[in-house]
Amino acid sequence: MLSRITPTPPERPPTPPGRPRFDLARVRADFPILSTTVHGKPLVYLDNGATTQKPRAVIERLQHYYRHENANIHRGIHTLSKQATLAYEAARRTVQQFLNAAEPAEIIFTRGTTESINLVAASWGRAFLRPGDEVIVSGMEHHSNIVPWQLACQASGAALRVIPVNDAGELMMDEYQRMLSPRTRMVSIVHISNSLGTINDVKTIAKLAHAVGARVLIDGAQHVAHRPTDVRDLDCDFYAFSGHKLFGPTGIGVLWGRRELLEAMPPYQGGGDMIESVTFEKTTYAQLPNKFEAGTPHIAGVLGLAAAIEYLQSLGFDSFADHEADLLAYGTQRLAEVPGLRIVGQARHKACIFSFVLEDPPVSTFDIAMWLDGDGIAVRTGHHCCQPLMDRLGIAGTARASLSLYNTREEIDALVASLKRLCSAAPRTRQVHAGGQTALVFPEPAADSPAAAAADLIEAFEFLGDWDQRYAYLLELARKLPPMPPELKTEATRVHGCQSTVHLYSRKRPGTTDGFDFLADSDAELVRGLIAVLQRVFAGQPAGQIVAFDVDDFFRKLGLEDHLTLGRRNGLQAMVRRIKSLAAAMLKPGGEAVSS
Ligand code: 7TS
Repeated sequence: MLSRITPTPPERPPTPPGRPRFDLARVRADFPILSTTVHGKPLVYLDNGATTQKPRAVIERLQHYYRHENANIHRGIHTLSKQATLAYEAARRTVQQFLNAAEPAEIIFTRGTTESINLVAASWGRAFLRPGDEVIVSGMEHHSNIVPWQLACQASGAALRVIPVNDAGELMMDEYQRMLSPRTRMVSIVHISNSLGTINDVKTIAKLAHAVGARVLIDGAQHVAHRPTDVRDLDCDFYAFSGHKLFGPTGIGVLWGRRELLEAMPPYQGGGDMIESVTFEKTTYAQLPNKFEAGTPHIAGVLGLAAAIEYLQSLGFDSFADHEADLLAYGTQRLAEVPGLRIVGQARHKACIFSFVLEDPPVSTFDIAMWLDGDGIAVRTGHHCCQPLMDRLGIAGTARASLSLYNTREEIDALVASLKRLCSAAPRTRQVHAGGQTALVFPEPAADSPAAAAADLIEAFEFLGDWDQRYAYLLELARKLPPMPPELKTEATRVHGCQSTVHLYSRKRPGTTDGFDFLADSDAELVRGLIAVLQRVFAGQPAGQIVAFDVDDFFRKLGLEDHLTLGRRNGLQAMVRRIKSLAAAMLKPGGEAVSS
């Protein structure tokens, strides 16, 4: 373990004269969910990067709409429809002012950041990208600012270029400048990185892009709830954000675009509300913003989003800027006390996001999150939809505490205390091999057939009853998992598609014609438990029976489907696919099923 000197936490800064005072207790009281408990402990919600909690004003606005105003917009003569239309269009003005956009028609309501970026990549891309053109993104983008551009490049013949990221998690601006050329048509960049918290100098990025005639899109998903956003001051061309990261509802977001660009772009989707006239021969399109809002929109969401913006404006960004800066300084200092913890992302300009890994003793980020959840603390783990960034940093993922204006120093204390207890309790189950060849010990078959082994496990799980007990049992199995020697953990044995790092090695069981032996390992304890389950069912069994075994039915009967996250279930499926394909390979003439 690393020993560290415990620094004195920074003093809480006084409110500068003239600033509105930030009443943290009152703000917390505005968010009903913050006073709930999880596993009998007060909720410590540190997953604001994924989504923020909702203040009463937003919840009540949604209720009010559905109770008193519900009607479709832009089409009814009746009173309710007119009222709903007025409220919807007033919300557009609220967003316009919030972004300091030139006019309401430049505000397009979408489902969220993802849809906003897809809209631009598809529509602007179709109109303006040609073979030989270049689109620049950065190495710290969320997948939603990568994949739409990959699609647009594939469709147009343009090339995607990537601004590299340095070890601190900052964009390498020199490289960016070198990359810019008259071929650059679009620069699409994240304002604040969701996985590291880096605040990018998007104003300079836009200025440099414009100097070569390129357009600029800013992904503001993580910015809008923390700092004022002024699209005209930034001088970008498009700005995208999601309502739910701004204390508003899910399923609603915004694309701001300059009028002349939106006008030059073809519609993204066709349907009701986006047309001027339709005949089978020719359709003409509605004016902005309707041209880009086909179909009945998320009316309640739009009203809820406006309520969220009004709530935020009633507090004033100035009032909580110091509070968030204090949380960042305090958290950075306190987390340094946790033995073996490394903060990933140390940019000079950073928002209140702590991405970290525990390295000594190593604890998988998944196990960190499971442990914290036991203490009522919500964080996110994994690659945060930024796989290329994780690859660049040489890690599979991080645990991420992302804070918002309603978080407190005391919640950071709770996080640090829980992590310290985790470190002292961290299981040291993994065998350390001192190098050289380690004798391979493959498990014996657990029953006469995979079906019989599966039936035994299903019975054991039924006997255990609730998920907590089943989970404890999985961890128990994990502790007994036969070790996989490090020399077998190569790229060839890596199972991709898992959130954790998983390796799987197989061979034909000596003395059999089709016995299937395998060893596997993961850096996440729960995944090791799942591997142990797979080993119980498949280890040493005839390959033909493994290929034929109905895994989905087995998992359903174990009750895993309901309790594993989608990512975990996908990982489990990836392991099963690997086992089955290796078993199938063994059945082929001359097949040996050795996976290295
Ligand atoms: N861009 C950034 C920077 C994001 O953080 C996210 C969501 C998106 C785009 C996509 O937003 P959506 O609302 O359309 O889904 N980020 C995260 C996150 O960090 N954890 O969960 C979602």
